[in-house]
Amino acid sequence: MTEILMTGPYPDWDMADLEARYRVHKLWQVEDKDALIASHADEIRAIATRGELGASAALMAKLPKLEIVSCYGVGTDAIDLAYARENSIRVTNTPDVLTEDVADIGIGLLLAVARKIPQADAHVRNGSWRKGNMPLVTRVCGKKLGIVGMGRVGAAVARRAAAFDCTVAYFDRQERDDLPYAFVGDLAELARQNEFLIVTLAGGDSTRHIIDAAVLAALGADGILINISRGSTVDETALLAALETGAIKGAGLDVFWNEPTIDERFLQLANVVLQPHHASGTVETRKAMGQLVRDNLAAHFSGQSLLTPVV
Ligand code: 8YV
Repeated sequence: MTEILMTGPYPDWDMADLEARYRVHKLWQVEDKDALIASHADEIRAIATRGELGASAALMAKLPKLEIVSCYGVGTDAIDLAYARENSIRVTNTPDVLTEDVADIGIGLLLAVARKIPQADAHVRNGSWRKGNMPLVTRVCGKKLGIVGMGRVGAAVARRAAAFDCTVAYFDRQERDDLPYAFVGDLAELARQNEFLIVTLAGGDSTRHIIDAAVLAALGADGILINISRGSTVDETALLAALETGAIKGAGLDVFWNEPTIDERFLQLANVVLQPHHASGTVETRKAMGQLVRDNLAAHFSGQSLLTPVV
């Protein structure tokens, strides 16, 4: 039986199928990870990983028979792609199937922060409603929205924003001439021009801390930041300071620097809505993601073309 290494768990329906086809080594279940890897290093031909866990060069280097890394997630920033390329290791991800759900959460977080949906829920539950109305909140529809990163998810957010009559502008490395939205090549300028910013960029070195103190200052005291990309895209020290001092109005965050042990200062803030890196976490999307991981592995081991190759 072909042997594979899993860095973290998948839902039961994927585990059952993977365990029927392969001998699966579960890295997250053992204390001594090095011992598990060392004792099966000569047999393991694939890694099935998750977006946030990735596969480092150090891990791949311990597996001389490694042929493929199949990632449950679209973001491959935690996989050392250069190492994979140099060592003829194939890499796949799960694009497209999660785009719409992630975009939904972008808009959902914006509504939750601006309209204070969690606070409104608490207002009803804790009896405050009987004593008076909750404070008025911020409108979303018809406002100016800046999207940071106009890839698949960015474009899906823009489509939703159009249905809210929002005016969309975006920042990216390059202007896209297939889309009708205004391109702003200076990120601080985009922040200055828009009340809301939704970050959908890929993670990695080229986007690290791209949302910095200057961008947050430009977004301003009426501004709301939503991050559905990677924690690494935002300078979290600057973000916490901006939220604590009111330099921006609020933030909706699905991703953080140190997941799942996030900076506890976030928990004290009333102007944030927090999500546990769950933007793609619907049954429908996760089923499609797991299927794609399994189909890529099956294609590889039967000598067929990969469905969604990255490397
Ligand atoms: C997942 C993600 O939450 O697609 C990505 O890059 O980060 C998410 O969809 C994650 O990969 C699941 O482990």
